[in-house]
Amino acid sequence: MTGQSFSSTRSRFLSIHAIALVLTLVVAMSMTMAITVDKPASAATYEVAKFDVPRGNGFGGATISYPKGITGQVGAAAISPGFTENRSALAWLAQVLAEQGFAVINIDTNSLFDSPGSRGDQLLAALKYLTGSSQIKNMVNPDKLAVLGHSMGGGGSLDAAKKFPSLKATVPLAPYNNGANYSSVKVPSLIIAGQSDRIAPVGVHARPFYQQQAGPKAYLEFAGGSHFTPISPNEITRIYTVAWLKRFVNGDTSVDSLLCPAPTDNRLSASLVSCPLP
Ligand code: 9J3
Repeated sequence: MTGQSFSSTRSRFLSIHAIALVLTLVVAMSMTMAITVDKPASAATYEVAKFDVPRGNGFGGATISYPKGITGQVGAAAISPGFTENRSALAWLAQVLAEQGFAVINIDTNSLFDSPGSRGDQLLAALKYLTGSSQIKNMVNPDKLAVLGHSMGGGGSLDAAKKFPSLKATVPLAPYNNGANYSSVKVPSLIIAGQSDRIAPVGVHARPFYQQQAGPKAYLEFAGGSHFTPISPNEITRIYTVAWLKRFVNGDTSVDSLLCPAPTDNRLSASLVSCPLP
């Protein structure tokens, strides 16, 4: 009996060790993966300069950020906040994109309550201002433009893509637009959503929008995420937004391994990418 109990204690001891070893390996592997995944979004970052533009050009004013020390033209993105939000909501992502070599116009909307469609028009007005009138118009390539936004600004991004198919990319974050249909959208679209979003439930916004779209597309859903998880400063939004813009605005295929196969990450309850990418 003693032997048996010893042996059972030892095998329990061994299995605890086995579990600990497996956990250690899993943690080590995920750390390695995190570091690997992190690289494209943090390598070769630029110093950023910024300035504000007043309201009156079709949107409610903006902060323009751009990378310093680039001689050729760069791609650009316009960013819209959601209902009752202002440009502070996504200022962190504007900074990240500028550090990664994009010119960014991060807008306030004309009113805090504008519809998704109006936000789409304001994103397009912002890109027109950036490329046609702004102090940095000459450094922006007018053929390399993207739109991003949160909630009604995410719905607006898809509206902008519908109206202006020559956009190169869109990144709707927790997109919201009641009853919208985006089946005509061919602009490459990365939707990032929250599984438990009570304001723009994914079942009636993000997921059908993803399904409807006809172009290259990706859908990342934060496990247990809220309406605000995709816009709170975080690694998933940062890495995949940068990768999507590098891929589809700049044509940089070096990020493809981040996108295809679709990322596996325990922070995500869904991860879909229309692989292979064109
Ligand atoms: O932009 C958004 O956060 C959409 C939120 C919303 O509930 O709008 C209701 C009028």
